[in-house]
Amino acid sequence: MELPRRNRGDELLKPGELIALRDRVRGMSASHDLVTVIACAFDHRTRMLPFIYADTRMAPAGVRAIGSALVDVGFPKTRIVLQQWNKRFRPSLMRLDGRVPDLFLVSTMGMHSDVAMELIADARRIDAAQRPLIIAGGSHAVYEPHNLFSGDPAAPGGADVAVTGEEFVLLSLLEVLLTFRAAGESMRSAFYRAKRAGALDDIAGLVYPVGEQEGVAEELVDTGIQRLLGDLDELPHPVLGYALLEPPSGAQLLASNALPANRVRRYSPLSSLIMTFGCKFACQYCPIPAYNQRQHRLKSGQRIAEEMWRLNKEYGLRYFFGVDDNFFNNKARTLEIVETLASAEFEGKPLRSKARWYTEVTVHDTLMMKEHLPLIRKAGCRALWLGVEDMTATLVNKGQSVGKTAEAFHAMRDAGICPMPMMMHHDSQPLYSPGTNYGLLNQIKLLRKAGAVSLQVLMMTPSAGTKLYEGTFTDGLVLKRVGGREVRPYMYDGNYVIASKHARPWRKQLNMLTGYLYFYNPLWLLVAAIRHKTKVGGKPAWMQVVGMMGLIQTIRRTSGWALRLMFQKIERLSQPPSSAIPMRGPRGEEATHAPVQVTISVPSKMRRSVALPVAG
Ligand code: B12
Ligand code: SF4
Repeated sequence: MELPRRNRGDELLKPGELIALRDRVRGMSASHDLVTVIACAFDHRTRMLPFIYADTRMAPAGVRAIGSALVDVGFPKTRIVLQQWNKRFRPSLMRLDGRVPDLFLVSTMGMHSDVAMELIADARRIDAAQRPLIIAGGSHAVYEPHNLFSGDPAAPGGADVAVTGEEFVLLSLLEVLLTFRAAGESMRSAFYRAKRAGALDDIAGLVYPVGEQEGVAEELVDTGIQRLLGDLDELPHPVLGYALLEPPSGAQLLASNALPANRVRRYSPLSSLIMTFGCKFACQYCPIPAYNQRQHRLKSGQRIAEEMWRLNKEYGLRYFFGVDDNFFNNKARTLEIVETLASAEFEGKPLRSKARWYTEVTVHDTLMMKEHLPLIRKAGCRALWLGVEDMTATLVNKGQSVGKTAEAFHAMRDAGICPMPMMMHHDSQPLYSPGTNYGLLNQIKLLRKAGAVSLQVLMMTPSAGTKLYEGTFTDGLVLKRVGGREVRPYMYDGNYVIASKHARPWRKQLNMLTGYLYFYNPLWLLVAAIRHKTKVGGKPAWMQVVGMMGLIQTIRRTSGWALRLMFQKIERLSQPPSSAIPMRGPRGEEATHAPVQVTISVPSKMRRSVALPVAG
């Protein structure tokens, strides 16, 4: 199920609302000397194609945004620990500024949730008198907040509260807690008092447990769907978050100082940057339009230009990755941004001499922008990732076709922009289809001919918060265990075949490997190296090198799974994951982030129907 939509007209915060909140919290912060550690959960078992470089060499925007917000309102004693760089970090041992932190924040995506829960469990080992308030957030909290609380009496625990939203929700929570907090009182104690007084219930975007503090919660209270920030220029500046990064190390403890500014670029040469959010399409397997409440949210061109300039000036960052869902979503607004970036000058130097950027778009909108691609390149754009999914539009139809995809790719290459296609493999797609364009290899061949510089092939995998999610489970597609090995969250990344009704699912796993091998190999490296005098220069050859390195990891990590699928017993799930703890709204109403009820019809002679809770 998709996230429900707020009432029409009430999806967005009022203009200026975030700025006013930032001012209010800033006014309170001087009397609260808070120390905060923000951990970004990362399961290293996910390291393989097609994310092999971006996964660790781009400090994630989410934790940086939260860190920036805290510094901006007056809490500079904040450290961001990336598990990508600090694999052995132990929250139970953390000290910052000589203190156990007041707040421990954990950010996680769904596939990193196993390690996020380990981080939280470890933080809970801190003596209750000193333990920080544990707040969980990130995309996993947005779509499946109940998973951040344990329903297992043998191992109770989890976060104190999950934030199912963005900066505004966290700062609203802080404002209430600081209002409640007495001198010298811990943030945890202030949280419990605020919670008991019902003071959290009007902050849309929280899920918190009620009941015994140390045991399994009796219930989870869900305060509803957040209101979103419409004007992204109101966000705190991203430059603040980069000053908070924990230096990479194999230590369990935190370093005394954050990563110095002059070393940030070395570890995070790619800088993810918020430019826009939202997409006008409504693909059934995608949670993004519902998350954004069908809104398109943007920063102004001027603000993006200034951010790139400052990030370059203060940290030497040159390569920016827009976290856009579909950057070309709205032609007029896109043109405002690219025209500004193309002409922006700072201290007498053009921005385009300092900044290169990349982002995600659709084939359909690229064709709408075709005549402007030279301007887009002039603005600094060098590569665009496109969700081609299936060129024949048999599986997914968002206006793409073989002809249109090739036309878009050629136009991009002519403008000097690298086309980076993202494909989706599925049960009904063969590896090769003689005489048609349907097969995976047939499509990869077409993409390469059209000028594709990189390749992503992921298997269709259930994603929480989508229209298709529950049905994939109830249709019996989703695997539970194969040969005794349980399917864990890290395997929901599209690289493992974990949802398939194919008679030989191992073929799907091997098809993906074959597809990658067909695209990334020494022969094509040679071809790319010989043909380096095109408008995209040496990038195709460079991508071949990265691709081959990533492919070694992919083979290492997924071929064992292919063998299991081939020879061992496959057990399937028949229901989506449920919340072990009942959920409700603050006034007893239905919880907006709660698992949906699926009614299973059973043969009439049994004359009953069962309602099962499932995640949504
Ligand atoms: C950039 C990106 C990537 C990059 C990440 C690189 C990096 N190191 O940053 C790459 C390309 C590697 C990547 C890969 C994948 N990604 Co990705 N990616 C994104 C994308 C487009 C932007 C993420 C981002 O930076 N957003 C901007 C920041 C500011 O937003 P945010 O992270 O949500 O954080 C905000 C809030 O969530 C909240 N918040 C975040 N953390 C915390 C913590 C606390 C305590 C609090 C209070 C609040 C809070 O506040 C933040 C500020 O508003 C998102 C979609 C999107 N538009 O967000 C998908 C997204 C995160 N990816 C997703 C997925 C599924 C994947 C993949 C599995 C591939 C796939 N099958 O689609 C892989 C996994 C790879 C891996 N090993 O991790 C999903 C995650 C879904 C989920 N349930 O968790 C998303 C949400 C897209 C979607 N389908 O909806 N991805
Ligand atoms: S085009 Fe991309 S971002 Fe938009 S709904 Fe479809 S998959 Fe999601």
